[in-house]
Amino acid sequence: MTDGPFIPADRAKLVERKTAWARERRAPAGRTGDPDARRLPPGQHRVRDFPVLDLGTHPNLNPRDWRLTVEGMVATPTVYSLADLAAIPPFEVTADIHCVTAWSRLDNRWRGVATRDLIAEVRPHDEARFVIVKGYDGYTTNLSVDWLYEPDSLIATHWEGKPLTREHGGPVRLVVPALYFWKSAKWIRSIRFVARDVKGFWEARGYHDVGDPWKEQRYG
Ligand SMILES: Nc1nc2c(c(=O)[nH]1)N[C@H]1C(S)=C(S)[C@@H](COP(=O)(O)O)O[C@H]1N2
Ligand SMILES: [Mo]
Repeated sequence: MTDGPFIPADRAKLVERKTAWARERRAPAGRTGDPDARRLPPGQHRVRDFPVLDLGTHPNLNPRDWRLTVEGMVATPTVYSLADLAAIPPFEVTADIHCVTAWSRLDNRWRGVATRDLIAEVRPHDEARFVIVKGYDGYTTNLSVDWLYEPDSLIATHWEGKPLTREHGGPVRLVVPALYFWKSAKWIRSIRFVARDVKGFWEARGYHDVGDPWKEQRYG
């Protein structure tokens, strides 16, 4: 972890605590009686607000200067600007958020570009089985390429009809609704296609490599 993100001192404690929970595989306290319980994966409870969770550095990105680099084992490595993204057919989806810290936020209306469509442009090699996704704050997370083919995965520019706010990862973040929210990198900077899995920030601190909320894959 030589080239990790810069974490402000007040956040370092939180990172330490969450790492300890992962070590203890601590399951959050369950809550019952929620009428939306069937839409909630095990151990989750519903919230109506939209919590902000990150390492404490919110990159201040001018939308005009923002770039996404898609690189590694692909036929066409590409650097995308917001205008480049706008040239790809727009994609909209309503999906639930499940955070490993046990809150879920149902029915989030996202807009952006389907990751499937982005993949179709860069054409990964057959040996490219994983991606490592990086944010402008230095955060990283890893996932199997398969999750980017999920029909609701997207590179999001809008939430509830409005441009994504800075605190939630604006101008552009990854959203993979099928996995716990730590996989949805905010302020997305690069997607690197690789043959072998490499752990990201939380995965290296005890979080599960896959992170499927329906299988309650919280910790490795
Ligand atoms: N770049 C970046 N992306 C990130 C994080 C981060 O610290 N940096 N935190 C992750 C975690 S742990 C969660 S729960 C979600 C929170 O997203 P939100 O603040 O929009 O709720 O962002 C994920 N993506
Ligand atoms: Mo999280």
